[in-house]
Formats: sequence, structure tokens, C-alpha cells
Amino acid sequence: MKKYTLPILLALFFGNLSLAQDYQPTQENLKNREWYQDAKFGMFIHWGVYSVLGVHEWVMETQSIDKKTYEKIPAFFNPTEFNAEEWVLLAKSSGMKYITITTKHHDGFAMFDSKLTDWDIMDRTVYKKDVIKQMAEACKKHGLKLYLYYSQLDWYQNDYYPRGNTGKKTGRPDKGNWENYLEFMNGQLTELLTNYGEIGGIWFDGWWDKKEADWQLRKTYDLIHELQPQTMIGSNHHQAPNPGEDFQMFEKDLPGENKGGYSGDAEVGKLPLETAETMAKQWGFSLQDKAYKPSKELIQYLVKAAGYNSNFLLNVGPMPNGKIQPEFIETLKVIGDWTDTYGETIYGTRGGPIAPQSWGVSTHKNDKIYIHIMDWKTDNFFFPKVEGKINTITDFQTKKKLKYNTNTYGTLVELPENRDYNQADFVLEITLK
Ligand code: FHN
Repeated sequence: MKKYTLPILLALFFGNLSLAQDYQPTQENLKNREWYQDAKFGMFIHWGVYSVLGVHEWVMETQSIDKKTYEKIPAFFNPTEFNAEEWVLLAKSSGMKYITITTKHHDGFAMFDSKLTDWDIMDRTVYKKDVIKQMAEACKKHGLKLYLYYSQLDWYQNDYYPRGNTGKKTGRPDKGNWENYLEFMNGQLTELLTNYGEIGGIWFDGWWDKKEADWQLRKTYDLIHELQPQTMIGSNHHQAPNPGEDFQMFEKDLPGENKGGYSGDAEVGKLPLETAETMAKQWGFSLQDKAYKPSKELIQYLVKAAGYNSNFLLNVGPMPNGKIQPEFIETLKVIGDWTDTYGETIYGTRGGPIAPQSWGVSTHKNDKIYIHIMDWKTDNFFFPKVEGKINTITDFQTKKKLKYNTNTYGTLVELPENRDYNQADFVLEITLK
């Protein structure tokens, strides 16, 4: 047996400890983070066999459907109208630069060809085509990056045991091997990071179901980074980021807010940020969900996100036939018209020098500051002092120069008369000397 002196033992112990905590992202990863922050806008897609029931992705839990009964659903999933290119082109024309799609949601059903289970699209549906493969090819063809949502929480696998706060009525045996579940999860992640080309990121969800469990996160994170160093890891655990994570996401909240009720513990960290929101109320297809958000509200959400130095991930829940709801398409077209005109004021920007205010937000890029006025109804507008000397202030849309006066406290700008107060965002472009 080897003999270690005390200092060596201490070094080994503390060395390993710090190895477990330290995380140095690779150059590829840092580059991808920059790309991602410049990209600003992505499409979130929640699609699974549950769409057949038209009652969103939580139906198994909310209707206490046991496994055996739920197993009948995939046979009805036959999305003959699905065309991955159509979805990708819709995202692209809306101004989105990446797509984050559910590969496996809490029902555990793999929407990709998984060799590790027959609970997947190839073995259980008549459709028998790999949705994720089609999306990966279409994204590559049209220049969008693909991010993959993966639910750590699993209502189907028996080895997801001890069970967490949900999935208790699925009729699974009261035994299972947690280590086996983690191995299965790491195996599926390996499939996803091996068979689908370059993956922009992994969007984890469901950790919150079993907060006390030993998830061995670092093992999973290191595996992902080893397979694809640029892949950004984020987890919707509603907490401050863990070592090994590359971005921080918020659900139905701007960073720092807690209106949606999910962001309670989440301090805003230093990683790239993202906020996700639905186009109606639910994430997955829900026939009776008609709470469609107006395009103006969603455009303003995108703009606010940019002002909070965050990306915006806007969700669609496609129908079981493979089509995206016409109501969503209409709204996305309006958003696309807006990004065509105003995209420059958000893409490639970072949160601006003026912190978000009740009237709106600011973004900045190189020698430009964009002031996004979303709620201001008079003709004179004041903003506080910014660093640097102002050269010009123009109405971004008409490119007309505006009159302004600067003093030690800030700048008063004369906004154009007869401005349309109902427009989503009135943008001032400030050029600095
Ligand atoms: O439970 C999920 C929900 O179904 C959906 O996927 C959202 C998306 O952010 N996340 C979870 C709840 O936090």
C-alpha cells in the first residue's frame, strides 16, 4: 500500500475538493456564450405525445394518469403535417436565432431515437421518425443553433426512485435504483450530444422535483462539456447557478423579478441570462388555452429582456398533427416585422447604461445607446446622465435628428409631435463621440 504524508493527503483532499468546485469554461464555450448573448431571441418548443390529449405537458400528473394508461397515448401520435423546415423558417422570420426543443419532458418520453429505452418516438408511435434529427438538420440548413431541453425529472422510469414531489400516482413499484437512473440519463445525454451534430446548449429542467437528491451534477456537466465543449449548460432549478453551468434562466420572469413565482431563490449571477415565456398560458399544446398574449406585449417582453441583459425564449406548443397554432403564427409574423425594423437595437447589444425604468429600458452596442421608450406619453423625455459625450440623438425609425439639452443631471429630449403612443417601442438612438 502507498504511504502518504499528511501534507500530501491534505493536498489530495483539498485538491480534489477544489477540482469538484472549480469550473473553467473552454474557449469554445466562451465563444458560444458571446454568440448566444448577441443572438438575444430564441424559440422554445414544447412538443410531446401529450399534445394528443390537448391538455398541456403536465396532464399525466394533473389527471393522475398511471403509466399503463399513459402508454396508450403514443399510438395516437402521428404528426403527418410536421415539417421541421417550416418551424425553423417561422422562427427565423420572427427574428429568432436559435431553437430550444424538448427532447424528453417530465413524462419521460423521448422524442428522439433512444437506444436506451423503448419509451421513445421510434418504438411507440406509428410515426417512427426522429423529430430531433429533423430539427437538427433543418436548423443546420437555415443557420439556427439548436438547444435541447432535457427533463431530469422522470414520471416514467422506475429507477427514478425515491420519487420526488411529483409523479406519485403513476403506479410504479416502490423500489428503484437511483444510480441506474443517473446512468440512463447520462446515456441519453450522450446520445443527444453524439447523434445530432453541434448542440448549442442543454436546457435542464426538473431538478426542483428532488432538491435533496444526489444528482451528481458535476459528473453529468463534465460529460457534456467533454462531448461538446461549446455546449452551454443551463438548469431551470430556480436557484443561483451551480459550478459547471454556462447560463442562467428565469421562467416567466425578467431577471431579478419573481412575478411568475418560480424565481424565489434565484439571485441574478454573472452568466448569460435568459427568460422564457409562453405565447398563451401553457407550454405544451392546450386546446382550451386561449389566453393569447398580444404581439405588443411579447415585443415589449423581448425589448425588456434585452434591457435586462437577457435573452428571450418564446414558447410555442405545437399541435399533435405537427402544425403550430395559426394564432401563434400570426403573432410571430408581427414580431418578425418588428425585428426586421428594430432588430439592430437589440441584437448584439448588452443591457444599457440606464437601469430598467417604468418607462422602458436601454441597450448598448459600440458607440450607440438605444433608449426604448414603451410607456411615456408626453413630448419631452428626460434620461439620466450617461458616460461619454452625446454626439446625436435620433428617432431610430425615421432617422430624424431630435433636439436635446444636456446638463449635469441628464438630458431632456424633444420627442416628435404626433408620435404614436400605441407603438410597442419608441426608440431613441444616441451616438456617442
Ligand atoms: O414543469 C415545467 C414546465 O412544464 C415547463 O417545461 C417549464 C418551462 O420553463 N418548466 C417547468 C416548470 O418549472
